[in-house]
Amino acid sequence: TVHGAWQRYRSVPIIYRIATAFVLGSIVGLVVGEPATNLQPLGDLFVRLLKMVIIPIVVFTLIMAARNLSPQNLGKVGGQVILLYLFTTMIAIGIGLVVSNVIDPGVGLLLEDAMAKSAVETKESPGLGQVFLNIVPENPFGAMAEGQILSVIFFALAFGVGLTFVRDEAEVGSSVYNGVETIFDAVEAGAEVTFKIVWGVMEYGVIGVFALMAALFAQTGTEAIFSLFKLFATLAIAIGLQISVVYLLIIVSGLVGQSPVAFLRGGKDAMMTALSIRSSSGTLPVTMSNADENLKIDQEVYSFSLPLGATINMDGTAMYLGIAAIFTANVVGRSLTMAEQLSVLVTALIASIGTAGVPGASIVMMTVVFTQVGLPIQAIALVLGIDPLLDRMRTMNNITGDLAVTTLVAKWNDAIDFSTGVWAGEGADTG
Ligand code: DAS
Repeated sequence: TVHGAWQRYRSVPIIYRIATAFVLGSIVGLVVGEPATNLQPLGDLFVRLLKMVIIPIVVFTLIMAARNLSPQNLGKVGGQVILLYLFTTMIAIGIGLVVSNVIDPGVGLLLEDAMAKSAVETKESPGLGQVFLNIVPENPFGAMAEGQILSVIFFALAFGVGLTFVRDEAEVGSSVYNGVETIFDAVEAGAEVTFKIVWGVMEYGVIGVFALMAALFAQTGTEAIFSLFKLFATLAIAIGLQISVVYLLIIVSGLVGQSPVAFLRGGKDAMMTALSIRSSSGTLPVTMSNADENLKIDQEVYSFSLPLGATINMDGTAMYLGIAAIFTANVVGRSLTMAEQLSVLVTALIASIGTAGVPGASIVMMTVVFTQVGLPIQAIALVLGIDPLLDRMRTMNNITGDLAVTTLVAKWNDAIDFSTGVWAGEGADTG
């Protein structure tokens, strides 16, 4: 029956339906050729729907991020955890940008015509100093109206931090206190609503991506496939460097002074889970059990750092946002200036804090980063198709970073027992 078919269709995870649409659209584009470009409007509709939710998502998720980073969370341990999370994420984006500038994914995929006519007209890129000045909006609502993302982010974070301070100074139960909590609850609901809209948009995305890919491959032919492979390789190399150099060499072997192999054995269940379900939040129970049973970290450290890390510490995601920005700039024949790459780094850092640890979360944040530097959102359709692959790598990197930082902070606070568990060569408890 039709109803049965519809149920079966809906039972397939949306990201796989989009990946299928990606492949079918590409084939149609390659086979049909020029006439397939008439599908472009269906694709542009998808892009406009995605653009519609950018500002609400930034405002809601960042006010919520301020709640997570609120002062009482910032005990000594909390401060160390959050500073290390931010530091490793900045390094990750830096590694991503360096590897991207070396490999230059997307160069040679001549999409100027396919994308340029609908690309956001690129404002003349401001100088370095101007980038920082522009972060502070003269009129926050004007910044929202004009989609000045970094300014909206700045205001949302300032507003959220203001809320936490007002709440902490108010008397519990007073009208001000209740007012702030109500605003936070309303903002949390708003974030949920916006993500629900996003997933509704992604339902249409099956058609949208099909159309965009058909129109795209009708114009580019098979070059696009090669450039996507380069994108995959860029992310894989950058993640390989982040895990081997930053986490294993510097943090575990250098600062913690323990065997990186033991660390990997201790966290392998969580790493494998992240690779398979592509969700940091979903992997959290495994991440916490590995921290407890294998890495022998005290609960009062990991019970704070791991849930927080699954939400705000997404090194793989942040690095991918930078790589995707370079890829898209190359695809439309632009090269990002250092100032633009810096604003990508700052936007990706903050966007990764606001990103939820769920499958495909960084797709939404890509719209934020692309808007900040005037890159065409259409290009997201190009990378969407291989996102199920890329997402696995990003998520595995995300939770590995959470475990590495948690291990280091536990060592600094004598909240880890190196005489047992994987550190003493015991078999890793497979949970
Ligand atoms: N899948 C996200 C996570 O759970 C990461 C991403 O989408 O980039 O961490």
